[in-house]
Amino acid sequence: MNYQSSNSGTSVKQVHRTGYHFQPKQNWINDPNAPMYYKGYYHLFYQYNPKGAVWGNIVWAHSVSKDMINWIPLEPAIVPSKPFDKYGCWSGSATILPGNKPVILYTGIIDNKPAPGYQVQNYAIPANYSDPLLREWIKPDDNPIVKPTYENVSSFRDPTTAWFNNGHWKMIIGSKHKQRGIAYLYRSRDFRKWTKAKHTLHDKPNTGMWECPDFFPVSPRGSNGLETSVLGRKIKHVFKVSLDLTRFEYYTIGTYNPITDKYYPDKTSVDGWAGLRYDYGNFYASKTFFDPAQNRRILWGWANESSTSFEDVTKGWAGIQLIPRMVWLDPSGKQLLQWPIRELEKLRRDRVHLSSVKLSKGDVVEVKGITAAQADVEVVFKFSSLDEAEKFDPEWSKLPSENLAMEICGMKGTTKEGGLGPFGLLTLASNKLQEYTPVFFRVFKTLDKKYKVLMCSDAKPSSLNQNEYKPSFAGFVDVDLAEKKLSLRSLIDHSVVESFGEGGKTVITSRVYPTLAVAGDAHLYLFNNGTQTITVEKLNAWSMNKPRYMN
Ligand code: DQQ
Repeated sequence: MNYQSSNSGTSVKQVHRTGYHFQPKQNWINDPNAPMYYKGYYHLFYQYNPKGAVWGNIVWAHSVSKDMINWIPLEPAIVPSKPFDKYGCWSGSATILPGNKPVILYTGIIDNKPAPGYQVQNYAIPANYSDPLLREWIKPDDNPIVKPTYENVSSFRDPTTAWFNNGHWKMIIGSKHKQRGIAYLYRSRDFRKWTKAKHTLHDKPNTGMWECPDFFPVSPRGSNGLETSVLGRKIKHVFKVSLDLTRFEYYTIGTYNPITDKYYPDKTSVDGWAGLRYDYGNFYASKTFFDPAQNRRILWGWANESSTSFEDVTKGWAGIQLIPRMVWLDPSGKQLLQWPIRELEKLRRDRVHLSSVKLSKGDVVEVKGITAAQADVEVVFKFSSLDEAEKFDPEWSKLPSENLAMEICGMKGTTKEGGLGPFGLLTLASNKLQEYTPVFFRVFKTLDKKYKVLMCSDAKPSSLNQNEYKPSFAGFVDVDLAEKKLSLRSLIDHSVVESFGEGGKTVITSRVYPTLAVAGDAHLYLFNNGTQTITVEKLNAWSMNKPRYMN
């Protein structure tokens, strides 16, 4: 509370500010809200504190872009001003109504009691549809359009993009009852009068509050996205929630029945804390939208700081939006794939290329010729045999499965010698390796002779600063090793490393705050600390330009 409105930051040396990620000039940001495409512009709204670098005083800040890389800031679109949002304008989504008419649904806080606030749902419409920048938004006086029941007044928020079928608009709102996570379903014929369905779209015991639910169709084949209302016999649906209790998200792939309005996760998707994640690291409150200009579905996610609130106030800002990712269904049908939008590649310059580099145990090879603190790296590793893979300790299976990958990564890191791995990149590294953020693979063999590929993004050795949160983020990669290859792409940007394993099967984001490996003193290395020799089949790395416009 003390920091909520304290301004600072302007005189601080900004070594950890990102070069090409979405950031406003200063202050706190959190959830991306209502991303959409309208008349030639991409719009991003986001939760923003205009007065300081910690959460509080939340409004909907608004920026527009032609490419989702360069951003022009506009006036905040939705700010507390009416009885139905007096204490805050929290997260929500956009729906494009017939005739290309966008409408926003958002959560209004009407009282600061009971904590974290009394929550209702509101709508807002553009004041002028002929303005492609949608600068002004009207909050009509028939708000709120949805009120909570007395059990969930303070856990009833984050309305989704609505979808249309059987003569109705439908949307869900995140909630909980005791520790059951709930997505309440509402229907409307006219987008104003909403009726709660007798049953939920989906719910699950022991998952806690479901924040920022997202629900959308995916094509069974190919990487094209689908508009949110599209239905079809072979079409699958994705259901995602952000877990307030764990601060991770999980999603399932499943089937939506438009007649009963129920969602059923597939048997192959774990429905709970141990479920699939878009990102196994610092990534929260995400939201997708359908981009009609390029027929794709785009995912936006927020990464919080891992530094202390005091440090955030000192530097004057907190939070970034991660590079937008295209999402589509993996050919297996069991998970999604993600890849940074291709527009990002326009920022690449000075390509460095390596091929056939052998990495024996203990080797550390520098990738020279790029600005290693602000870079994009793609690498394919190859190995001639799987025989050296370490044993997967059966005892590990007793650990809670939602933490298993992180536990193993934390236990082994890069320093414990392995068989097949650890190998990968040392990003944001100082020249004597006093600091580095390793992104790497370790391959294990289970008792029944299956391989388990662990991918880690380990912040533990990232900084000499002892105050930071330095988690060993990790996830497993569901990959067939028949070709004896593993690929990795890392987007490195001063205090963030976003890594895509095996073409976007497993993605991990870390926030790190090196003290030595900053700006021109940051280096990038390849490494191997396993007995099996690894070959870097090919590596392409680029220095990254700053976008011309960043808010
Ligand atoms: N952030 C918003 C809420 C949402 C949470 C408030 C998730 O609407 O549930 O800033 O980060």
